[in-house]
Amino acid sequence: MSRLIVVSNRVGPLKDTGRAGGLAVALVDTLTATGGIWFGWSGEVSEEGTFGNLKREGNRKVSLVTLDMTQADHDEFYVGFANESLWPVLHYRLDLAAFDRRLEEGYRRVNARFAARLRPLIEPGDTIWVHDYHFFPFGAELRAMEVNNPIGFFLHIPFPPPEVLAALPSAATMVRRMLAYDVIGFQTTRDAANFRRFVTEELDLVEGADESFLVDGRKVVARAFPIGIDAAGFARQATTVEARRQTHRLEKLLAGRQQIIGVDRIDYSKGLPQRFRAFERLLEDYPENRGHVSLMQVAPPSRSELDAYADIRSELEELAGNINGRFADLDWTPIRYMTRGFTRRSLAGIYRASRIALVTPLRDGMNLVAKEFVAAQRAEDPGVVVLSRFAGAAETMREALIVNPYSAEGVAASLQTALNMPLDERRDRWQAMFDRICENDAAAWSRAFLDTLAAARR
Ligand code: GDG
Repeated sequence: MSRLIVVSNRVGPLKDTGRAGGLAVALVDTLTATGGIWFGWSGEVSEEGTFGNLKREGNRKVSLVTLDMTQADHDEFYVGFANESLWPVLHYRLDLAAFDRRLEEGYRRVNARFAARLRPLIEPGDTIWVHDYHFFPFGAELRAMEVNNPIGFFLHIPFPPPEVLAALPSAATMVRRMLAYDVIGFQTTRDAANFRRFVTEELDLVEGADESFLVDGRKVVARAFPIGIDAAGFARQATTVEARRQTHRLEKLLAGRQQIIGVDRIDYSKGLPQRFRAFERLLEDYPENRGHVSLMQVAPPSRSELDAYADIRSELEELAGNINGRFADLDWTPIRYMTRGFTRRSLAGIYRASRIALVTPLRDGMNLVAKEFVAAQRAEDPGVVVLSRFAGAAETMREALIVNPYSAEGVAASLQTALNMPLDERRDRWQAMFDRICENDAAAWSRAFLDTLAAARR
């Protein structure tokens, strides 16, 4: 098996600290099986930046190799182009996107610098797998340095239709450069189709068989590889002592009331204000739930250096305050909103104590929370997933109650259905989703991607 080099903005951790995300766990497992390098940003800003020494840690099979960036790199590449231009555009939010040549040059520069630092570490038999919107042009930079190894790319977030993407002034250049990869993976068939539409309509290439293009005599595959979680591992976490302690604590506190759970980084793509309003609507339209149903929202802050993120945080605090002020009773608080984070084990225990997962992003590549909730449930008495049609997960989690997150009435009605769903129906829906999540887990996802990458080069 060839050695694998994974490239992503943040790397590691290699050990399950209880905090690592599902993606980190999946990549560690894959890397451990093949042996290899995980390459990316150290998380540090320094004066030497990408010209400083490579930092190395890791174990016998996997080395984590990272480098710093300068303050200007961080501002222009990471905060700037990646999170102020690409993130909003790819989440269909042209109203929030900043278009600035300086940011884009920073993005290009950091990609070129990172590729140049990786170049000497690449050996002829290596397979390279680049991740996410921070590194769209990374493959093209490597090709320009005569790297002929198989290089794949996976996009974790949505890929919008050409009508939206074309608003990005450099969209055509960006997509053309992506064709340097051998395989380009997306979360859903719709994202992959949007990409192929851009290539045919804006770059005038003709789509060939098997969702591929012929680019300078090379086959480039653009296809969906829906990401999975380590389902068995997460299910096990839900039965650990730490998880059980949280489940018991919560169940005692709830005393027979039902809990709806939301878990999201604070981000405008997650539809959190809309979610709070939908919950308020549930209490207005179905008053029998007052005093009996609460919403717990876990919302660790992210990217707080950006105004759009600070704004949403204060909006949420105000909304939760208003709704609680309006409906709370001596022994019941409608919304419990927490910006602290939990360990993965605790989170698994919290999912287990909840009757409903309310997953209502306005746009999401996949959404792992929906899958984690399912993995953590008790088979004999499972909860219900209320899921946005705009989450990538909706494509494969068909037994969830699918909602339009913009419609407060619609979401409230589905919550009411979920709260009153008979046990038989809950079990049937859960079992179908659980089986599918176990079958299409994180290991299956990386295997499918890497097999396609190997085949594309044959
Ligand atoms: C991007 C795409 C795609 C959250 N709070 C805590 C905590 N989390 C964990 C969750 C979950 C992860 O963070 C969030 O993953 P999502 O998939 O929901 O969303 P993004 O962070 O936006 O991820 C997304 C994903 O990439 C993978 O391809 O699904 O669409 O946007 O695992 O559990 N974990 C812990 N404590 C918390 O308080 N330990």
